[in-house]
Amino acid sequence: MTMLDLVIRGGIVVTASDVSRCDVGVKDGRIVALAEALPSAPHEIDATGRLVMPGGIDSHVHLAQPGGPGIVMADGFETGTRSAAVGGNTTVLSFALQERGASLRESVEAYHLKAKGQSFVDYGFHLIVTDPTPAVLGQELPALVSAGYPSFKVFMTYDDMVLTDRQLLEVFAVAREQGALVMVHAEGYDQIKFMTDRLERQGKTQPYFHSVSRPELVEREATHRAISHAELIGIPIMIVHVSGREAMEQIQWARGRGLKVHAETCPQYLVLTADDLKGLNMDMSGAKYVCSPPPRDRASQEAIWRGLQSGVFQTFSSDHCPFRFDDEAGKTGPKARTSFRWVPNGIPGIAARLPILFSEGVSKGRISLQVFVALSATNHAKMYGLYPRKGSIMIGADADIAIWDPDRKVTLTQELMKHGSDYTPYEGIEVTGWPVKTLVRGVLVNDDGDFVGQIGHGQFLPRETSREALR
Ligand code: DUC
Ligand code: ZN
Ligand code: ZN
Repeated sequence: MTMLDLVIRGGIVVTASDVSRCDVGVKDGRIVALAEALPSAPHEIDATGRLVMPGGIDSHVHLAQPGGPGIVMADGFETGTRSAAVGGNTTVLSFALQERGASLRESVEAYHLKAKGQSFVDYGFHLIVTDPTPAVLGQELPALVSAGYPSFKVFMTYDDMVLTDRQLLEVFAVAREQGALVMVHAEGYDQIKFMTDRLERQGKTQPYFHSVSRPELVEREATHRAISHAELIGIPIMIVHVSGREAMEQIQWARGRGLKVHAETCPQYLVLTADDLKGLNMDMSGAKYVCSPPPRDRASQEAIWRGLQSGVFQTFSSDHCPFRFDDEAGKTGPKARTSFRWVPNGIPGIAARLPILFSEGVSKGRISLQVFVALSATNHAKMYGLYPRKGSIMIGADADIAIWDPDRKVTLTQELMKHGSDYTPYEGIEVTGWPVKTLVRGVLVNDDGDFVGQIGHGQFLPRETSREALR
């Protein structure tokens, strides 16, 4: 055997299908050997008593994205991917947002400039299509799909991003032609607008009323509509950030009809509820939890767990969309204080995602280790065209590995998250199980809380059209 660079020795190796005790041999950033006892190497990590798992892939994060006039996102690629590594992640898929009137291709180039040399973990981009002009539909999207961006997100709400039903259908038709996967933000624009106007007229402007303005039926209606559009065009779709039972039922209904509908959920729907948006006596601290769709109630959390256990959900992502709380350019700016309508939507969670899923899922006996790996890494790689290079521990794969101490008890705090936001919505949650080391292509980036990564180590990942997602 050629000399190995690194051996991870004595750990329990977990994949989406198996759990086995073996050593992992790394050469030139790839996994080249799995065996009961590998020869020694210049670098060794003792993983006795630890779990050796594929590094997390977070396929839904927002970094360096404009948040509207006067609003600044709290993470660019440096702090966002640092926080990702702390949370046991080795790849992130972020969004390249087309602002209305802009060329999609130029938007993608702008995001490359923001990310280049700034990332600690590997990264790719989904496209957000907000302005599907004939040039975007006819030339830019097809060229970008071939160039390594085979997934786009579309919005059914937000003034500056919403697509009409006709536009959704046009984008879906391009996805069909090009073999791309469409991710859908399923909440209906008109219902939200109507509710928001009415709540404001009633003087109900505190952050909590964000959740009242977009109840589950708003998500259910849009999910059904997106599925119907996808059926009409004949494409699979991915419904992202599913928050509760009502949207899940639509997804299950569609699958019962033989439609290919994928689904994602996120930690906020497992451990937060709409009551968190009440803050302290309905004050602005509720803005810390404003995200869309909003967290629901305990029964919804249980429904989401059942969905994670039964295969309704393929991926578990953070939807990391960070803003600062105590900041004019964040959650409590001058406009945000006048109405929930203006509170930027989104919360940080890139570092907390996997500890929450592990602790609430594996440690509490709700899901197996294999399901954890599938939901945290393998299915993301398969869905978005990164498999088998990413998402598993097998010969030939990149040595993207998170080593977990399954017994470590940690209280989640802002200080631990290492993100650019000034708070975490998960403050004070106690978890059992923690990612103690993160390796990206064989290079240690997070060593038990010591951040040892090299900025710029993270590489751009052009992706393939995913047969898994489209089949
Ligand atoms: N949708 C997202 O996917 N992320 C944050 C905000 C939003 O509406
Ligand atoms: Zn969304
Ligand atoms: Zn998002």
